Amino acid sequence: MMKGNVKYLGLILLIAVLISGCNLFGKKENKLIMLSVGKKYELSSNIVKHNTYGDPNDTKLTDGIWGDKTNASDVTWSGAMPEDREKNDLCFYIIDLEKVEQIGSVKVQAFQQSDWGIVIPPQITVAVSEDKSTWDEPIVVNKTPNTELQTVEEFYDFTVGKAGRYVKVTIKPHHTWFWLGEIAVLK
Ligand SMILES: [Ca+2]
Repeated sequence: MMKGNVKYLGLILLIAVLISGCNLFGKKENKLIMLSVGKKYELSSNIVKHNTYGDPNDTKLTDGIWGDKTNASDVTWSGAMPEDREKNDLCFYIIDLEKVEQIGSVKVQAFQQSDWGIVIPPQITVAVSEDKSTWDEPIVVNKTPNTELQTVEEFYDFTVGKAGRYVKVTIKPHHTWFWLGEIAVLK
C-alpha cells in the first residue's frame, strides 16, 4: 500500500515538474515584450462602436488580453464598423507608446462570426512614426474572408523592425462589422 502511495506521489511530482517545465517554456516563448499594454489610442472619426460589444473606454485593444475565440459576445472583443458601410472608408487606430521604442512586430487579432455579420477585414496595414506627422511606408497584410465559415479567429502579423512612438493600424472592413481583440506592439 505504502509503495503504491510512493509511486503515486512520484507520479504527481513528475507531472508537477512537467507542468512547471511547460510553464517555463511558455514564459520563454512570451519573452517578446508587449510595448502596447496599457497604452492609449485614438480612433478615426468614422468608426462606429457597437453599442453592446464595443470598446466604450478605448482600452480593449491594448489591455494585453486576446479576444475569446469561442464567443463573439465576450467582453474581450471590440466591435466596430465604418460609419458608411457602403462607402466602406478605412478605419484607423493610432497607439501612442509614449516614447520612441524599437518595434519588432505588430500582431492584430480579428474575429469573424458570419451569422452576426462580423467578417474579418480583407486588409490591415501598419505604419509607424516618431512624431505622428511623418509615417513610414505602411506594411500591408491581405486576407481573403470566407463568409461561408461561421467563426474564424485570424491573426495579422507585421514585421516592423523600426523605431517609432506612434503605431497606426488601418482597417479595411468588409462593408460590415469587424471584431478586434488586441493590437499587440511587440519589441
Ligand atoms: Ca484586448
